[in-house]
Amino acid sequence: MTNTGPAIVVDKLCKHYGAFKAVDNISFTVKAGETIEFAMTNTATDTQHEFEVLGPDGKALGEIGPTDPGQTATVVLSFDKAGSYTFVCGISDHEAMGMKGSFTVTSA
Ligand SMILES: [Cu+2]
Repeated sequence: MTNTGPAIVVDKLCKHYGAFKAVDNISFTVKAGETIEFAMTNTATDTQHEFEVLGPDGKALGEIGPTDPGQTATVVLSFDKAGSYTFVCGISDHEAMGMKGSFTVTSA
């Protein structure tokens, strides 16, 4: 897939992951039809993190899988449908600790 939209760096978000804080101050929007590359650097020192994106229907769209401390990983995802998407870290109890957030895909 070719990236047609902005590249989104999840770095900042992952620092919050590392600090075990909510990520509700991270926001971005995507237009329907765009393909976005997400890059996550795990700035934690002692735990893996991941970045899983769920569509408006709650189904998994794709993910950056478990990533070791200090490592960077990417995923390229296409967004066909407008709506509210969510993302979570599925490692252990991280989601319950606030490692989740949402973003909007607007109509093209
Ligand atoms: Cu995590």
